[in-house]
Amino acid sequence: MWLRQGVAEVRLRHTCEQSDGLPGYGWLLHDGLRFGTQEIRDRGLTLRTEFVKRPGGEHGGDWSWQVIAWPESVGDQTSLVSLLFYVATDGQGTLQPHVENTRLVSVTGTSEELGHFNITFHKPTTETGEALGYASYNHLDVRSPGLHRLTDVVKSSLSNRFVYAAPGGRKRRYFAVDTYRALPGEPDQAPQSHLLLHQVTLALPCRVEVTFESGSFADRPGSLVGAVLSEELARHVAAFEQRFDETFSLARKGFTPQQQSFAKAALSNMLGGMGYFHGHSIVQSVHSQHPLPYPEGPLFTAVPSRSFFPRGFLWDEGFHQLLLVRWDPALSREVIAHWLDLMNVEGWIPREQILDDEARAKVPPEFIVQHNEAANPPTLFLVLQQLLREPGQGPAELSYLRRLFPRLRTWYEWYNTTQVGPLPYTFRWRGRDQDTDLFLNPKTLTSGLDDYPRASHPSPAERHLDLRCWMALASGVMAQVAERLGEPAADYRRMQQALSDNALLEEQHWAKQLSMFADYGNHSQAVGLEREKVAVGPGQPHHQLPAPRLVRVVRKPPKLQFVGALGYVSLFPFLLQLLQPDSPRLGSILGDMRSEEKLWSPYGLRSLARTSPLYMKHNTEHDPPYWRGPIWINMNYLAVRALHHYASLEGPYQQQAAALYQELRANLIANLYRQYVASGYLWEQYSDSTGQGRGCYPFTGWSALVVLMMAEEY
Ligand code: 6A9
Repeated sequence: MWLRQGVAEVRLRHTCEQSDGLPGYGWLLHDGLRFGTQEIRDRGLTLRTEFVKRPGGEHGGDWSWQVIAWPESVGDQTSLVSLLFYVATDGQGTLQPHVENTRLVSVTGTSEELGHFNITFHKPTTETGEALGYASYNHLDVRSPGLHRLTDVVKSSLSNRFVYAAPGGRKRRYFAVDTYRALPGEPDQAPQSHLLLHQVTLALPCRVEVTFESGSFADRPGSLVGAVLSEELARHVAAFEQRFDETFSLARKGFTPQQQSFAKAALSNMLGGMGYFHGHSIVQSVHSQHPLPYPEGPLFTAVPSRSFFPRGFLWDEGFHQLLLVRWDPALSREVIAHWLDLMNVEGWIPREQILDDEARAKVPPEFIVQHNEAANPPTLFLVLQQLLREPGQGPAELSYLRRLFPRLRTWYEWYNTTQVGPLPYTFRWRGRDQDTDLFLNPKTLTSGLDDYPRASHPSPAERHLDLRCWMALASGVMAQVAERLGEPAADYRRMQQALSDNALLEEQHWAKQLSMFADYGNHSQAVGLEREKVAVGPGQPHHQLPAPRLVRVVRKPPKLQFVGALGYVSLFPFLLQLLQPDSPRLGSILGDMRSEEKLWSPYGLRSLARTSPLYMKHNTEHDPPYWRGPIWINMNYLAVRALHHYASLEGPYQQQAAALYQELRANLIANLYRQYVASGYLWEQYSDSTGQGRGCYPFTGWSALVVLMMAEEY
């Protein structure tokens, strides 16, 4: 944590919060294992935090951190900053503080995972490592309700009765941790966490180092501090640069050093945002009346956004691992295994992993419960497909696949039974919004495309094109895995062939009149949102009436038909490469993509065509368009990848695909880079009219796939 002293509004910074509105922060370099460099630009100062791990012993070895802080303007001698370092237990483990005067010098402790350890807070130095003239120290030693309340605990312990009195300087009051009084609202809650906090208050620029030394690391060559730490960091930076270059070849592809730094930051922030989560989902199933906690378990995963969505999402993870598998296949294997271990006996994996109090504290109550009929695209098959392509498939890789296989089979079966459609070889997302009166179009959160327009009236007659294409992919990868392992593969192969049969696909999903692939269902195009007319009761004064709601009106009754919504869903047979290269449908898809009236923008493909009736339409008064126009990078990556694929196959559209490939790739890279330079961040989505970042930030989940577009890795 840190805070600037002596400013009008003293604000404690701790976790990544979008509402802090920082000019920029993120990992610039991070290898996912041993080292990372993060830069945080706050108003008035910049922090660089760096860590190195050194393996040894039985508990993961040692690690060191250094934090360097500078004032925003050179020569600013006046700004005073506090850096707060803490150690906290989470349910188990013990900590002992070692205090000299008011300075917390070190913490010794033990925990199940870490064994014995010793954490030392070294004396601050100047930026270059010389002794610092003066600093003030404070510390806190409290039992707190749990990790999710740490910020509040520290905030409520702050007092400004302390005086910073550097020799020869003016005396200044500052805020520091003092005594802690129970938080309002939970005075009697049993403490879950022992918190020890070291606060150092000093003038900038400065450098502070912290070392963690593992008790089981017997023969360490010396502590990882000072010059040794700097040398180790430099060595890791050089190794990272070289590995990045070997993996992605961006220099050879003509990218400038600045563009390469952007790509490094994108990859590093995805790696640096990874977490090891632990706990249980809360699940509603048909087997019980009320939601129940699931068994506890761990999840090692990347996250879409460190600030806004710091938890695992099933279909996001497939996209994350498409990038990470190029960097570190072993890491991706571990992540996939964790996800598949979350499967229940039915074969279902919860879509959003909200596992502990810390995670639950960030989610509105109505989104916490997971429903066991709810699917999410099985994008992990995209990663498996890539893993199967990796060179050097030895016995270790095979035995990994063998261990995975029973879970994959069960997972596949779950989709193939619970999400079937009304006809053979059709599929339907379960769990669409049921309240058709209140939404312009009931959402389909399970598809991942939330408010993308589907049949206006959800019904069992629906068939969803995207799910069908995902199942074609899944079937193909299952067949491949089974063949590799010598397991029965024929059923998977048959399924894949049926689902990619272009004639059957057209029969079930080609809408002749609309000239596009589409969903099918009980649908009316003539819907709109209107203010509800509120009847005034006798004697009821007008000003007591509730504000009239927006409700849906259906001007023409729905009927079974194809759904007219040109956009990402219509592209799926192309995105997942099911179309034959000589299919005339490929020609019309490429045409729709390149049409500026429809899907093409200078910044990437929009999610919904400009000509589509629900383009950029609100779903309710308070629910702005999400997948109804803006540009999403995961789908654009699939599009670029598919163009690359069709550009490599002989056929009537080969040249067109090749040209579009160049253009779309260049547009996406240029815009994401431009927006990063302008705003300091990668974003959840991008405006199709200005190219500007939209939604949450930093979003270095699937938006980081820009790295693979730069590298032309598909
Ligand atoms: C809302 C708000 C503090 C929505 O990237 C994660 C998902 C995607 O899987 C999905 O395709 N995002 C996309 O349509 C974000 C979903 C967040 C839902 C939870 C809670 C809490 O804000």
